[in-house]
Amino acid sequence: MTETGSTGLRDYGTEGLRDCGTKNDRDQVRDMGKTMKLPESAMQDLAFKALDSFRIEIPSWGFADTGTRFGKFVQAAAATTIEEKFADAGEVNRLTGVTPTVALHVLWDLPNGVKDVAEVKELEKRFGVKSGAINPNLFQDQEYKYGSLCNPSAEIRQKALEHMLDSIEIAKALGSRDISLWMPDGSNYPGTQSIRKRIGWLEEALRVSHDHMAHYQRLLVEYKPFEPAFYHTDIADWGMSSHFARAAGPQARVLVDTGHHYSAQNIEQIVAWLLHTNMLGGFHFNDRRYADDDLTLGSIDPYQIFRIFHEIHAATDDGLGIDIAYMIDQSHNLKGKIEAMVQTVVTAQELYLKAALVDRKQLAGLQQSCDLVAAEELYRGTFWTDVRPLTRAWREARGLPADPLAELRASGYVERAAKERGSRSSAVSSYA
Ligand code: RM4
Ligand code: MN
Ligand code: MN
Repeated sequence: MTETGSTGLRDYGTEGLRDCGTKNDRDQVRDMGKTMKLPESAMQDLAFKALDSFRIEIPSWGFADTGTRFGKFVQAAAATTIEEKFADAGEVNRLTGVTPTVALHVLWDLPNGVKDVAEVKELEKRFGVKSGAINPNLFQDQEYKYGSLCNPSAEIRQKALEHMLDSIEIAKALGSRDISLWMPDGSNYPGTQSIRKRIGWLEEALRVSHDHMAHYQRLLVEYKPFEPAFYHTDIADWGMSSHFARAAGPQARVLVDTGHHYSAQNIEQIVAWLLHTNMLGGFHFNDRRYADDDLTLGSIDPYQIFRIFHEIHAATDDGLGIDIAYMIDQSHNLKGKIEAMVQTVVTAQELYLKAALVDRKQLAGLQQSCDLVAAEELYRGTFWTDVRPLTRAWREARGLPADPLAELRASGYVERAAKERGSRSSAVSSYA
């Protein structure tokens, strides 16, 4: 029995469910390990609905040559111009049908600022993908050695702020909604910077930036616990991001990069908190083994991504207003770039779908009755469901290649790109 009536406490949808009791009556609700028992057609409807609602943004920098701090292995097919990046993004969208937008990094993609917008708009038309999140670049200029928006020098802070405002203008001109901010700011040695002064400087800069946004735009504030700064980073975790987003204004939210956490951190709990407090704005998806490895989504721990998606589906079922930008933040050093991007998108769809299939009604009953093993088996069992026949059927139904990776190989796109671009690519030394 829930307590709602007598105490006025909210029951969070537990009314009518059996509570954890001291009596051993759990077997009555136990349905151990039974995952969704819907008839096949209802299951397909549910799956198609989930897949229809899922879109994921790909990053322009995922197609360019990148490397580690030790070196770079150049790929003949890597994109070296904004045109080639759009071409590759268009190809990924043709193959998967779910990547209609491409995230842009201002310095790498629009080095002349707003002046480059006209060209980008042309490319959007030509390749059938639109500009997505606009990423200011506050980490490459020599002046940012001691920080950008948190630099002790008012002059350098001002320069960084102007770059923020330029980025917002670029986004407006492109019709992009999200400004996706990641800063390298921090310090390497204890006592060398005032942590609190820097908080104040950043609050102010984000407030001013927020004021310059159009009503439909959003500021997404990304956090990262370390790197390139190793003693403190100015936005180290989701709590700090939430604070800065709130201080900035009502259109700011938190961006969760799955690689930006310490080992063993419970990311789905962070996601649940951000959903509960209406502060979740988007994701940068990738996987990690050690730190910000930017490995392929789900390659190390697919269960982690499933658990994140489950929190989101659960919040959606509960009627929470959710508006999340799903983005990929990966740039592959060893794998073929387009191939890895397609693999990532397909993996994201599979994990999103798996989580959509969790029988949350049954799970709520098992949670309420504290039937731990049955609840876990239901959850875990759904994770182990092979959804690939469903994603394949969905692609066929939507007129998309049933197997996007196979289609990519058959198309010869990468070989053609390698032939055309090969001679140029080795000369390029940044993400641009
Ligand atoms: C950072 C962060 C940003 C990305 C840069 C390249 O670690 O993840 O989102 O834009 O890397
Ligand atoms: Mn990121
Ligand atoms: Mn990162």
